[in-house]
Amino acid sequence: PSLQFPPLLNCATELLDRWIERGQGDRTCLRAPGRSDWTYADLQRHANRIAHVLVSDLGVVPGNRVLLRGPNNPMMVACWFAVMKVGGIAVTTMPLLRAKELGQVIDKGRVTHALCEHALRAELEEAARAHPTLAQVRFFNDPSGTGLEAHMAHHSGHFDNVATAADDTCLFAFTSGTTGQPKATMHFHRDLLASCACWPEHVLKARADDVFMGSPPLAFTFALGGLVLFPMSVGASTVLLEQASPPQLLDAIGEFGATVLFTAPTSYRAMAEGARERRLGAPQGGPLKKCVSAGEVLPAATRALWKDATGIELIDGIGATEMFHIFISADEAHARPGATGTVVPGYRARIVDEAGREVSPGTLGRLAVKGPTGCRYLDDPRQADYVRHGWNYTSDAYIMDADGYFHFQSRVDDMIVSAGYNIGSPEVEDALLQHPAVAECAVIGVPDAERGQIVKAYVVVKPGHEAGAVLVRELQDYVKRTIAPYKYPRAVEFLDQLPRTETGKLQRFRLRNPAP
Ligand code: 3UK
Repeated sequence: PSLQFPPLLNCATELLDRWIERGQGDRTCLRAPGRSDWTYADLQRHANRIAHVLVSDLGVVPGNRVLLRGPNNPMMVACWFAVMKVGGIAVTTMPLLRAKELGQVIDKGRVTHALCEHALRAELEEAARAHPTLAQVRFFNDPSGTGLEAHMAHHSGHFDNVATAADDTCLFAFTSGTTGQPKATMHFHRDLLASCACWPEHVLKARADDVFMGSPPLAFTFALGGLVLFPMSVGASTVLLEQASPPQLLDAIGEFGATVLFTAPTSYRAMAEGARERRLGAPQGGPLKKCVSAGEVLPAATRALWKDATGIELIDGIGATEMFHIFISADEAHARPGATGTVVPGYRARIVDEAGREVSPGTLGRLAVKGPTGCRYLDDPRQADYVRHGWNYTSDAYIMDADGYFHFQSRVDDMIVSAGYNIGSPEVEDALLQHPAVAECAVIGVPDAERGQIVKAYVVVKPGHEAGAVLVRELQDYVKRTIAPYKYPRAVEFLDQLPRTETGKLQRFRLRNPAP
């Protein structure tokens, strides 16, 4: 991919204003249930007016940090582009964060301004009272009409974007915090555009007539890329859903004719039967063509289930907030069950041992990647651990096979060592998920005097199946028959649901240390 960028570069100019310059402003850009569609020109006009409010009314100067908070809707996207246009730094936040966590974000990012959905104002106002660096806040989608929109009405729909440098920071994205304190990662204008030139161009291969849709919040870079940057880089449209549980997603796919879908593995599993009944897959005459899974390991059982239900081969990809987006993946034609894929053009990837030396194919080690995007933690000593000689050391244990396919084993810290054997949770989870009684499951290692650790499975049963000693035995026998017997779960516990983050990621630490 061409990753040469001019020294002055603003991602709002490239992704948004260019379409209007090229006479394509009438293309549909953003759609949302219960709201009228926005063309590219509509989005530009909104973003320009917000940019004027930021500069003229709120005194934002280039480099200021503007916190964004809201569900996935068109005004959120307009606010995001406005921050890019004024040369600010967007500080994205998950909608469910409480005042205390917002306070940490404000402190860490030295946030001075915020644009926030009216419905989420209470927690932000509480955080702003306790953290006075945040001095200027405007609320949008206020039904009384007195919020941000009232100020926008006084301003022109034209705005000359700040001529930012390609290497100016435009985004602070916080890691999902599956472990420890959340970290802020910094991304430049150039990084976002480089991302558009790699995975979407070579693996996703979407077109201008595609309709994008997905469930993750825009504060997760998986969604910022998948639902905003990537569709806009090809002139496609995207449907933003404030609520995107599996049943809501199923309805919306049919209603809007979504052709490209971004969601997590568990969501595909939960939607499979519904998608089958509604014949949503293109092979069955439905709209859906490309289905992307990321955020967590994709069990082979889930890939098989979705393919059987829709005729569609899932596109798996591993990405990270640190890297902005996906760097190992495989398109529909090259997918292999049980493997994430091969390295995305533009990136390099290798498996290294404890000392950082590359190991040979077939050997377990840590995944390291290098490419046009990479980790820059904001003011965090963990930077020196994550990036060494330009290589980004992920927390993931992988094996690369002789064909260059990467097989996820576990997070480095989650590897189970039982009686001297290395056991990756995903392999045991994949076996359990093939059993008809299992809706969802999670496997961890728990301390054991004799074996060091034993494999423990947490299982959510499907309706109509009884959780109990009989099922425990059955599941244990089933795993022993499916994979190497020493990997079977010696302990099984049934739960009504698994602890997950807002991005759908399993919180293994909460299984290890259940809240009292
Ligand atoms: C895990 C996967 C196996 C892996 C993300 C796509 O997930 C994203 O970013 P986060 O910073 O977490 C990164 C970690 O999540 N993971 C993600 N995808 C996969 N494990 N198979 C996968 N396909 O542990 C990784 O280190 O929240 C994903 C695009 C942008 C993203 N930020």
